[in-house]
Amino acid sequence: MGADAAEGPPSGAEQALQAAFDAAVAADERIEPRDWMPEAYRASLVRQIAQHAHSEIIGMQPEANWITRAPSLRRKAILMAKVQDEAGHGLYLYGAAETLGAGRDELLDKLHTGRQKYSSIFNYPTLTWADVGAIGWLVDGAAITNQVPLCRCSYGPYARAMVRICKEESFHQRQGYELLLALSRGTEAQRAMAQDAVNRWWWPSLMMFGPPDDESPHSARSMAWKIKRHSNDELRQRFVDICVPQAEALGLTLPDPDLRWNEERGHWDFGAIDWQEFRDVLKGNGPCNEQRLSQRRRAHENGAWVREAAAAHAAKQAARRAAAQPPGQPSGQAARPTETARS
Ligand code: BYC
Repeated sequence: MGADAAEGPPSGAEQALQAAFDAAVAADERIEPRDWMPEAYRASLVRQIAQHAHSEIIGMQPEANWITRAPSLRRKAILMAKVQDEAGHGLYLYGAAETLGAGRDELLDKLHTGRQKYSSIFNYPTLTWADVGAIGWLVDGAAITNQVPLCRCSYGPYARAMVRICKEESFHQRQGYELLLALSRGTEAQRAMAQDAVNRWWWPSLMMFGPPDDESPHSARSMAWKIKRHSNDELRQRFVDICVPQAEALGLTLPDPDLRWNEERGHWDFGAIDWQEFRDVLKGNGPCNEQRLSQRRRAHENGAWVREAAAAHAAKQAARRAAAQPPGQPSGQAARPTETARS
């Protein structure tokens, strides 16, 4: 239990633990599950990792919407692999949260009852095939910009999960870019469809980075703990700077008349974000909030028999292992064959 969760002033031992934790963070060392950590650090990680895991699995829905209507076998195979990758990302992240004592059932229950958030971006509909490209290019692109620094997060299991996730996201981003490139070089109708998708996904993608820095309650502490390495606005700016030349190469425009290169800052200036829209989506009033959550609850209920079967199988395996144990062997310790036993 962390010093800040205890009642009264921290004891000498707790002060020493806190000092060791602070020194490890300052030295850029990783905090591991068995290390002592302040309760607020643990809780903040659970909050962020859970929201991240929920986003990955809810994020499967908008793109899965197009699997049956992909325009070719090649596109269908790519899209199926991508959607499956997102499920895998969810699993790594729920696994990382479990190392902090947060069970998967508990977290899923919080998602299903609206007590934990998932990314605002997945409350927008995928209206055309080009949306699959726009999600890959912009949404996965924003995700990579946000998540590459998380590979250096101070909490070991989260940082390690992010390494693999970022590699896969990088493939996702390129397939989206390639899909949009094919459309923008296609017929006039295909080019218009690509442009329309970019117009609809651009602003919500900028909102993925979270509220502006002066309205972000968690940023300062998360950055001091080296969970986050950059502020929301810094990463948003980095993303805009990356996207402008890419849009030009795609032959598409970004729907912002205020986009202008600022020589002095060495960055692209961009227009005002509609933060009211962001707040509305977070409150549950986005175009697809209800649909996403009800589909997620339905999938969970429909999967109950799979979880029961997996648990029954695991129990049967454990019982078999226990029955095969030689008498006197302490339970939980696998009976290993020795050299003599094998010969
Ligand atoms: N949507 O103080 P702040 C993906 C919440 S999945 C919803 O700045 P923080 C992908 C925030 O949680 C993309 N909520 O918070 C998957 C907090 O609420 P609570 C998901 C948002 O944590 C499939 C409140 O607003 N990526 O990549 O310092 C296919 C105040 O915000 C949003 C991650 O989760 C939002 N956009 O910074 C394709 C990455 N923004 O908890 C792609 C990991 C903020 O007080 N997470 N909120 O109720 C992070 O890096 C950080 O948590 C954030 C927010 C930058 C998102």
